[in-house]
Amino acid sequence: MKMIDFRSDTVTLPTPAMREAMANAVVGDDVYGEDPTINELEAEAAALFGKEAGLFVVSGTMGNLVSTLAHCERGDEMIVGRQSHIVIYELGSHAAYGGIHPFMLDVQPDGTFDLDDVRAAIRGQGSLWPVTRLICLENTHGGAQGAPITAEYTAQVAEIARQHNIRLHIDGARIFNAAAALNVPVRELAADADSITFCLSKGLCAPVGSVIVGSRDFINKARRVRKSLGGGMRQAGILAAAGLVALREMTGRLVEDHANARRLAQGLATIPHVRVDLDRVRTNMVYFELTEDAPLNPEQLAERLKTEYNMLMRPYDPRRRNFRVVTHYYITREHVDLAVEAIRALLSEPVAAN
Ligand code: TLP
Repeated sequence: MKMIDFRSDTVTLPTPAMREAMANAVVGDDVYGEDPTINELEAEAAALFGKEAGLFVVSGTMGNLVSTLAHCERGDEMIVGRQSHIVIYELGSHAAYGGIHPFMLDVQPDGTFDLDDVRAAIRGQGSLWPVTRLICLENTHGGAQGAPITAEYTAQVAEIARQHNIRLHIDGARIFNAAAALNVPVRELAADADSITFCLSKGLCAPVGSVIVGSRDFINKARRVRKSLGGGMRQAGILAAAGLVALREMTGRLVEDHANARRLAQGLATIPHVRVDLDRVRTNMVYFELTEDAPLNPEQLAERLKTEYNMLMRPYDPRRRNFRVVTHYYITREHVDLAVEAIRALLSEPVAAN
């Protein structure tokens, strides 16, 4: 039986319209710049974000790495969130391949840095310190329960960056979720950034791919970096075709995922032994905790949901006994209601006597 998969929006499958577009895609050798479908995707993405140029890359991880390598020299420093995807989930690649030193700042619950922390992190002149070259924001911020970051806040960080000749990169893997939550076009959220990576996979359902957007000069440099990492993809218009469908047809519906996340959180809040902070449910992620006296621990709950209800939910941080649950195109309102009732039933069982 098909699983109801709440682990991430990365599990989404391409839609029938994407498969059709992929089958019919006109392709060419992209390393020669001759794949018309990739060229169309890159141009369309750049226009949407109000930037000069775009670059199709394999993944969000590659988009971030190509961007930091294109911005920084070895030994440079980037200011980045301790709870960010770049720090936690990218295998130290920015240090490994770019020799880029991360200066980590704590991310606040709303996904932002304290601006005084940013100012204090910037290195002074002199021969003792690395050069602060880059600041990285994440929007939405996965380490802050999917919080969307406003254009106003981004502008404040960009202003500090400009004063010190520092570049600003946004890991915008889910920037369309942020735009939907804040009800603004992505170009406003991107306006003050030198580069942004966004994902066509995840909530937008394309099978593969992310796009970096930025100035023409920056993208030219990024294109060389991508090739050096083995990311020249030849006839990948077959993938970009799905990406174009993602951009044109899938961004407008993300509000449904957010409504489902809210409904899920509200349902979970009525269940004994569950703690959920409704104020922090802003996009398509819900984090909930099990109290110490719950009859099941997170691993047991996840296992019972899987075997008895065909539902996948991933325990997140063992110290907090919590879960991260993500809504997406393949999670319906009915699935949400089923999940709430399944968790209610499992957590209302009497605690087994030892
Ligand atoms: N995040 C995945 C896991 O890697 C944690 C997920 O399930 O959320 N930036 C952000 C903010 C992301 O959340 C992710 C994926 C990426 C970058 C990387 O994208 P991919 O998976 O395309 O390399």
